[in-house]
Amino acid sequence: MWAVRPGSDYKLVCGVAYTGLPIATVISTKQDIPMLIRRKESKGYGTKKMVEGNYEEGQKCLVIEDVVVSGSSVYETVETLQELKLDARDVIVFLDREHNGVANLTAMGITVTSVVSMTELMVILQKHNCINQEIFESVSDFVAACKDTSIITRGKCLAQNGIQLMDCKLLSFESRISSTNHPLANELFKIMSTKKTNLCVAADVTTSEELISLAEKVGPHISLLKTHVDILVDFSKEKVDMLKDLAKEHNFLLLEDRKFGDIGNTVASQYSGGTFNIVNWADLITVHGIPGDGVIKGLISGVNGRHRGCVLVSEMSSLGALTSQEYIKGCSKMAENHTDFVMGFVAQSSVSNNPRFIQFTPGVQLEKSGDGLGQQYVTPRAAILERGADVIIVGRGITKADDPVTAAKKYQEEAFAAYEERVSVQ
Ligand code: 5BU
Repeated sequence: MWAVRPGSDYKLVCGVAYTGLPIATVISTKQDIPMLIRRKESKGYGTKKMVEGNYEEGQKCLVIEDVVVSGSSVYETVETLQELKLDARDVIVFLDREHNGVANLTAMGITVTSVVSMTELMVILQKHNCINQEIFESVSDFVAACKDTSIITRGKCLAQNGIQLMDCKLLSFESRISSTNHPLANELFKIMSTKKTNLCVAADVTTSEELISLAEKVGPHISLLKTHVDILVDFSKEKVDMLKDLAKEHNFLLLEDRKFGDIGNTVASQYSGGTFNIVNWADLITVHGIPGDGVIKGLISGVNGRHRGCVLVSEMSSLGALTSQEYIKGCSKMAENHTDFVMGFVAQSSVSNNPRFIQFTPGVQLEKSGDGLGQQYVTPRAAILERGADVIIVGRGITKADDPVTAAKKYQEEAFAAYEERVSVQ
């Protein structure tokens, strides 16, 4: 296999999991070229974690596989390596089964050389009396009949794995701007596209000082800051004004996760009054659909011409949540009836195919799967590619990190890369 390699000066080799791995291992040790391993499991891994081994951007990497059929496995490996900015375009395979895989890969700019093709292998076996004429002919017929293969790209793979992403999720934020007349949805789509972030940080801290300091630090990396203002021990109008200034300076919106859930008359007073006077400073609020339409009407009555919006809690991230399918449908209907105020949903799956509604997904962390108190986590990638999140909401993954800024940057990058991958799906 080494003898038929298509080029030279390879700094790395990478076997295609799994049968390519032992072959790559032998070549790596014999030729003294470092080896990379690409994981086959895709769920929940970021691109970087998909690959084990030491490498530098731009290094030339030879990809090694035992048999090529459609070329899909080879393509998946090449695609991951290229996403890591490795120069991975050359592939060696032992057997070309002649099912169009080499042509499929060539069409994607990948050079494949093989030791033998299926036809050559049959000739050799026949010459050595290892197979009879009947087998020779049936294999030849099979090869001739099975040329209709194509490479399964990640997009097709999403659909084939039964991942239900509604059509609207394949549209870019930019293109969804025209689908809404909600001024804040419009603004959020613009912020996310221009600032290249679909990250919302859940600022669950207990003092105003911590809140301001966190907002200052993560401001450049977020499109929204989510608060639970009633957690603060020292809420004051002054501090809220500082928060509003920071939101303006760094171009993010404020989402108060108040989860309004009472009759219209009560929520109207809770929204525009009391200690927190939420309508005065929060661009967005969260609302439970349980009370029915009245809750929305009550909240709208407090708006008084300001640009304000709400996000309906359709589905919760916590274990045993009672947000049934019927409830979810009810929330979608409520949203459709109040598009002037409702701009999206807090949800764990795509609950609407209307591109105007933005999906906010909490319960996102890179390291943990839960918090022991019912919270359930998925990775940013899974939230966006599998669950249809437009915005990921991350709290402790960032606030409790050793360095919240580095963590925010990481979540920003992973989430936006997953979104870009989603919208590039054909
Ligand atoms: P965490 O630290 O990333 O677990 O914080 C998640 C935040 O999102 C926290 O403020 C919750 O109140 C909020 N949240 C949630 O976790 N799950 C939900 O379904 C809803 C809100 Br709605």
